[in-house]
Amino acid sequence: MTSKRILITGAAGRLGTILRQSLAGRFELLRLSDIVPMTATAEGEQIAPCDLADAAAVRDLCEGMDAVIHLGGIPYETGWSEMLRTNIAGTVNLYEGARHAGVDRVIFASSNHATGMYPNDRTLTGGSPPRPDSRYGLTKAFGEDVAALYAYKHGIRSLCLRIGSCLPKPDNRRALSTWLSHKDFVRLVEVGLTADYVHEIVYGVSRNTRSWWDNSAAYRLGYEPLDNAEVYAAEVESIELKAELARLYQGGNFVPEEFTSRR
Ligand code: NAI
Ligand code: 15L
Repeated sequence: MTSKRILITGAAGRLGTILRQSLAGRFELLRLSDIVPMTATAEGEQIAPCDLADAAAVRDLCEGMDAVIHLGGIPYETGWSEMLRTNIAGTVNLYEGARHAGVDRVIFASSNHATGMYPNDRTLTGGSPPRPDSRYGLTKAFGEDVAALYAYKHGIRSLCLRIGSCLPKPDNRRALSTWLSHKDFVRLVEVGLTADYVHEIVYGVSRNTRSWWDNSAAYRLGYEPLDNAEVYAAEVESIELKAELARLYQGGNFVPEEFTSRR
């Protein structure tokens, strides 16, 4: 099935904004939803404000959609009440709304934090069981299971993206492993909108030399990342060195400027 009518939740956020720009004008309808105000700027865009915690509103939101890209939620660690309300109930509401509306597929923004308690000498695949590092990571592991329920029981194709660090460029040593370029993020979502799958979990990561994740499941679906964090390795090492010097000396951030001493 070709998706023509697409809903993006969390459309006003960092990833939503990237996606919105890349998908503008390419579909019959791009329904953009968030709790923060937005304005339609391109043909085919429709703004649909909605709190994901409101089940009835989310049901209406999903009406008439072929595909949902579910980015909305809290993207960092915080207390249980907000996690339960937004990431847990919000994701349940989204899948329930998708089921009522007969949505064909949902792309769910999971996170590397669903598996964040594995040591970094372990190579993981999308099949590696969750080992969450936080309440936040646990909500993403839960979301992956919600996706499985609605995929196998209700026929909603579900692609879960364990996204690494989606940034303009890697800005620390860890990101040399976890970086997902903006363009590769869009490529991966495009795969999610077109490929044939039932329930898949893949990593949202570029083709990084130092990646901790074997993403062959994503490659099988047709994902072809073109970026590699290694290009930024020297720049990142210089940032790390400056941070280390600032930590070592009382002068802090003044010290790394023009620093040459080896004594
Ligand atoms: P963001 O915080 O910029 O965007 C999330 C959006 O969700 C915001 O615009 C916010 O207003 C909206 N939102 C929050 N609560 C809501 C509610 N109750 N109802 C409706 N909308 C609500 O986060 P970002 O970075 O764009 O992340 C998008 C998704 O991708 C998140 O689910 C995040 O967990 C996931 N992710 C992002 C990564 C990254 O590198 N940016 C890495 C791993 C996962
Ligand atoms: C995430 O899940 C967060 O949403 C994002 O802000 C980054 O912290 C990212 O993971 C990461 O691990 O770098």
